[in-house]
Amino acid sequence: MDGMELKNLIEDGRARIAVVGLGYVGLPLAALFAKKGFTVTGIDIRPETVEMVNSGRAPISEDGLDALVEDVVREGRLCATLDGVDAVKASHVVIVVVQTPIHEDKSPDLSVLESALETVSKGLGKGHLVVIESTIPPGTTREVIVPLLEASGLEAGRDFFLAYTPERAIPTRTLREIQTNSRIIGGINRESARLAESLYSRLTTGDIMTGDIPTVEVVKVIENTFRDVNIALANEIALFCEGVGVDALKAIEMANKHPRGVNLHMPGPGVGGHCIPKDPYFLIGKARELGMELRVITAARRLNESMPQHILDKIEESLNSIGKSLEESKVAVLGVAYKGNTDDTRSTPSEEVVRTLMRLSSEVFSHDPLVSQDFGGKFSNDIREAVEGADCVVIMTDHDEYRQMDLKELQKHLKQPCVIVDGRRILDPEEVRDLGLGYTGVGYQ
Ligand code: SAJ
Repeated sequence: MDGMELKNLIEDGRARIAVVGLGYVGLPLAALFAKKGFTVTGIDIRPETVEMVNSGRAPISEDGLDALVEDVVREGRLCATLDGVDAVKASHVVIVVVQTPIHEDKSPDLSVLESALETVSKGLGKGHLVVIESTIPPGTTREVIVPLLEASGLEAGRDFFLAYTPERAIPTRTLREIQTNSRIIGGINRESARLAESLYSRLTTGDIMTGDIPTVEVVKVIENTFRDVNIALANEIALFCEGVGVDALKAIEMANKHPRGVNLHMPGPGVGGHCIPKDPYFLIGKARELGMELRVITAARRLNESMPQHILDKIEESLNSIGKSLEESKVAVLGVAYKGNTDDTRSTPSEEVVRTLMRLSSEVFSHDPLVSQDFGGKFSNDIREAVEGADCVVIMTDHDEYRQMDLKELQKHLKQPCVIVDGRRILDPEEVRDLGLGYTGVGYQ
């Protein structure tokens, strides 16, 4: 099939799409393409994911996803399979959206991507369009992706089309953002970029900007590095404000009123999730290969990685301030998800806090309304059970449930005296102190 035929198939919705990886982005993406009228097969290596999707259910929690998956599976436009090779053979377009984590030593772990590409390569045929959505270190398309796909005996850009368009949707708003976000698309050649553009213009109302793959590889990683460095700046300001006795939140709010683009981020207990804490290492590692040191980015990462320890220090100090020691205190940790209103616990700062408290305090009991993850300690989905008899309550996640909690009711379950460490600054310090509880938070003395 040539590019013109594929373009026609895409434009009239007859192109069959295979999506490799039914995770936090892959499943919403597959379901949305199905909703737009395409026939989509989702490929995953987890049998339970495949089974759930085929029964019309979403294995992850994301606003609106359950109903959408149920809809498109019932209409016969989305199905899932473990058999990637056959599904690729039967498709015109293959989208790879699998995770690209880092190893313990912070170097990229591309093993999942590599094995996904080996599968794609076995099913690859002439005229296929392969689109990569996973975040990858700069240079990966040329060094890793093209060689793996060309193991099929076909040549990228001549026998099959290849494009890179990294996902940009933010968890908790994934469905909406996939359909409205602007997109950047890099092609191995112009025809590949144009085909991918025509595919994604069916999906999003946002602008689409095309370019070459090496540029787009850099863009994705610098976007998330921008976020990480900005959060580090907010965290550093918070630490400074704690030192001088100024409320960092108030200072940031006032600074953000500056007429020319001051947009300070929110300080917090650390940076979690699958992307922001890891993507800067893709840049740092690549720079090292080139003999360069990325000083600002490296310092920002270190600072953000030190925030869970800062929370632990605040827990200890605030307990001491009410005459208690960490060793004899019960600490309740509210929130194990990496950020509010998600059930995702990947790289969550709560893990370090919970695991360290398990060693140092007499008891640690964590809670989350959306996910059950105990990190080897006590855990409950019932907040009353978690805070019962606590000497210290630490807020690690900005779930709406915590923003709206009835402090008076909560207080009935706490020990007296008790202190609250607000890692997310979601409570009103005055209100907490009026109840006779101790209060401290990130960026607040
Ligand atoms: N956080 C702060 N302060 C802030 C903002 C975030 O402490 O001001 C923390 C969060 O609590 C969380 C972490 O940072 O622990 C990351 O959260 P996030 O909301 O910045 O990002 P993610 O990981 O949920 O999603 C991001 C998004 N990137 C950006 O907003 C730049 C999304 O657009 C990307 O598609 C996604 O990463 C990705 O996959 O790369």
